This record gives sequence, C-alpha cells and structure tokens, in this order.
Amino acid sequence: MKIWLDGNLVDEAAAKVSVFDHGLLYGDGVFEGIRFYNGRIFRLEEHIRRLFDSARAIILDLPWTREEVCGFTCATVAANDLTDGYIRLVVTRGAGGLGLNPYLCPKPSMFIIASTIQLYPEEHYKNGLSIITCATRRPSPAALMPQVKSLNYLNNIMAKVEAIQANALEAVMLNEQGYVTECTGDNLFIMKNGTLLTPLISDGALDGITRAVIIELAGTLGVPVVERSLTRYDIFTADECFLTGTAAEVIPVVALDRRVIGSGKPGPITQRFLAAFHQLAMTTGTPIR
Ligand code: PXG
Repeated sequence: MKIWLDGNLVDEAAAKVSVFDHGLLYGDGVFEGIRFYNGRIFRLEEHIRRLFDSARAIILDLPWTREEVCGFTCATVAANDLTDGYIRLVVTRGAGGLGLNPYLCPKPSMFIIASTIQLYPEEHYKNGLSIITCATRRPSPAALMPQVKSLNYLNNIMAKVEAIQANALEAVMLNEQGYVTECTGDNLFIMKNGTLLTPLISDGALDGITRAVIIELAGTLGVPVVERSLTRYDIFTADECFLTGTAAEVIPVVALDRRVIGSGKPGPITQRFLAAFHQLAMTTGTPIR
C-alpha cells in the first residue's frame, strides 16, 4: 500500500509520523473520510472544502490550495490501483515541543490512506440495526465546535464502547439538553407522517456530507425535509429511521433501546433513499485519473 505523506507517496512501512506531532500528543488536527466508487471520488470537492473549513476554525493554516489537496487525494488512490474504497485524509498540527501551544509547531503534516472500510456487517443494510441511547453526551458546541471534523474522537469512542458493551453496533448521542445529535460516526434521520426529519447541526451534529446528499435527494424524491431538535420520543414514535455517513453510507435502524421503530423492518422510504444514494454514488464524482 502506498501512503501520501507530506508530498510523497511512500510504502506503508515508511509512513511514520513524529511522536512530537501534536495530532498524536493532543488530538490537534482535522481529518476527512471520503469514499470512491467505480473509479470516481464521491463529493471530493465538498470533503476538501469541509477540511479547509475545519482547519480554518482551529487556526491551522494549510500551505496547499484546495485544488492541490484534491490532486494529492486522486494521486493516492491511483497509486494503489483501487476503483472502490475509502480515503482517510489527515492533517495534523505537525511536530512541536511538549506543551499545548500550537504556534510552536512550524508546519502541519498531511497523510492520506486509500483503503477500504466496513463499519457494519452487510446483513444490517438489509435487516436494519438495533441501536441504543448512550450515557456519553456530545460535547456542547461551546466546548467543541461540532462542524469541526477534528482528531478528538475520544468522546465518540466512549459512546461506541457503550454500544458494544450493550451488544449493539451503534449509539445515539444526546447533547447536554437531552436532544438527539447523531450516532458515533453517522448522522440520523427519521420519517414521520411523510416528512423526513433530522437534528439541527447547532444541536451538536457533524454537518455530514452524506446528510447533505440525503437532503438533496429528498428534493428529487419529493419528500419534505425538516431540520429541527429531536428527542428520543421522536425516534420511538417514528415510522422509519436510518443513519448516514461516508463510511456507513445509508443504513436502516429498526430498534432503539430494544423498542421497535415503525414496522420493525427497514421502511419503504428508507429503501428509496438507500437506492437513490447508491445510484448517485455509482454514477457521479471526480474521476481518479
Ligand atoms: N458524524 C460523525 C461524528 C462523523 O465522524 C459523520 C457523522 C458522517 O459524515 P459524512 O460527512 O461522512 O457523511 C461522521 C463521519 C473513519 C470514520 O474511521 C469517520 C467518520 C465516521 C466513521 C468512521 O474515518 N466520519
């Protein structure tokens, strides 16, 4: 496997970062997870724009243009002869001294991995997931801006641990007010009385690229969408529920906290979104070469 590391494609074994890198020492950095299908990178420009916005929000100056980063990403996929897979693009604050001060890190480090990912076993895409509500809350937007896709995932990992310990594959995370935000690595949608509902970004969800694609597809499919604060009540009483994410794609949810949602099977509108998403993913995107 060839890895992009600070301007070069290097062998996996040579792809090493410093123990003084603040990405490692403090989680000081940002990342993107991007999928490619059928030789094309899906929503590449949107991902790179979000990367630059995340970096800007944490005062991490990137010494590349967005076009250059798109080029590095394509070159990494091409070097690995892949047509379908998952890209992990990471920018860290770079190596510096001990101590938090990011201004003492002279230059950011970037690495890009092109590989594959499977978040959930295949059967759940057909039969749906049974998920739980976890006790771990999403940090308030005042503590950690939810739009920033930062390297601070300990909160999400603790939520994931709760899910696994409860024999579930995913966990709904509430914010400090008790409103639903998202799952550990996916945005959440419900269908209720013919309307598609999803939590507000300002309640603490990541501004997901797949979330935006679903909202766009809702327009095409003629499904009205409302972004508003949701509670567990809304999920318990929903007709359908599904999760979205680059890694997760679109996956139905059939139970929350052992309570059946809707019919207990993936819903018909969910299945339409799932099909429309795959159709779009397979036919659009930035060509790798
Ligand atoms: N919420 C969170 C907290 C995420 O990390 C999403 C939602 C979905 O956003 P997109 O833009 O992908 O539709 C994410 C996505 C990984 C990995 O290991 C990354 C994510 C999720 C799961 C695994 O790279 N990020």
